[in-house]
Amino acid sequence: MQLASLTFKSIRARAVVLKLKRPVVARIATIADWPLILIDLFTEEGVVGRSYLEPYTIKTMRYLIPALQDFGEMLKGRRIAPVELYDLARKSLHFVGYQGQSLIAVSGLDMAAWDALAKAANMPLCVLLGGSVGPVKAYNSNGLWLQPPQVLAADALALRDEGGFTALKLRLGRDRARDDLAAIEAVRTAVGGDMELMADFNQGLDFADALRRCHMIDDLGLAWIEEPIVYDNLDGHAQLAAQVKTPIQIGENFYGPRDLYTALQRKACDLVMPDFMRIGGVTGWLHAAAIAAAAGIPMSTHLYPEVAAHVMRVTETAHWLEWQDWADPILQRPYTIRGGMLHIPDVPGVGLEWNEDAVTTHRADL
Ligand code: SMN
Ligand code: MG
Repeated sequence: MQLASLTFKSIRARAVVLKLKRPVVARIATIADWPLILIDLFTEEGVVGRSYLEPYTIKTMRYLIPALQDFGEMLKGRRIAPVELYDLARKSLHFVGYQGQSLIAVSGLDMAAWDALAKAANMPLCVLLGGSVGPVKAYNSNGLWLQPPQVLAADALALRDEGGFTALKLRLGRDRARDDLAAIEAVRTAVGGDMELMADFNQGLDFADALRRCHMIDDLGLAWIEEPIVYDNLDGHAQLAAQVKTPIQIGENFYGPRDLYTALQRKACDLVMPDFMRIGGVTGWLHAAAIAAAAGIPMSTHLYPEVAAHVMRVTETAHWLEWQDWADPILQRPYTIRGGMLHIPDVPGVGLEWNEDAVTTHRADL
């Protein structure tokens, strides 16, 4: 199929909740039930664009789904030109403020619009964006939460073997700093010196504690230290980035490309890792990637590995893709990882199709 133009018809947004194989146990939250909003963007021509959102809490879906449906009504009859739809949707929110939940809804819409366009062009999204289908370097982020060292050691081996990974992320921020040290030590001993290890504090520390604890782990050869303090304390991150040798990584809480710009201007980090539901979907990512490229800052992805793989193929400073298989149960064809690389399926669009039986099983009553 190859269509000259596509016309927006409607949006369907469905809530599902999946049980995580390895529950999230972070300093700031424990999550066993993982919410997803499955978005289908229907066009008059019959092409369906698909995306999903992962809003962390089940209740949030009560606000996001109506916001998506409002966009559906607003955009009826428009041409599917993702950059224009992104702009229209975002500007319609200027008076209420376009960050937060608003931008999350825009991002879901945007990713579905790009999928529709690539399907209509009969190309994988990365090809439509000017790149090619190929492998993308990934780290495994499925586990290594705040668990005891012996559990982490076994899990690290299992996580490595989920796809021949050469990099794993572990979470830090236990009450006692020395328990974090023991966790890193257990993982390092299990997987050996060649494995890259990323460490994420999930915003769990205050500045003074972060200063002490970042110095404490500064000689362990970690690939990065992520979000040691609350995400919007840019001055605090800047002080840490100036003082420790290990690169400071932030970005999963950037709302839109300008947040990335501001963080770089303030020298708040050495590395960036925007999240697709907050940066503004594919469109927001492309804008942000240009800023990171101009500044020469390596850029990694946060969640949404299926979309992430495509855009990393056209991201000038592409660094690491964060691999999580959390949406796999509702996908017809989960992506595959081999040799630590994610392999993009050579199909039109992003490659997201729902397993409708699984969707029925996991539908959530909000
Ligand atoms: C994270 C992701 C998803 C849920 C909780 C925490 C984490 C990450 O910040 O970077 O993977
Ligand atoms: Mg993180």
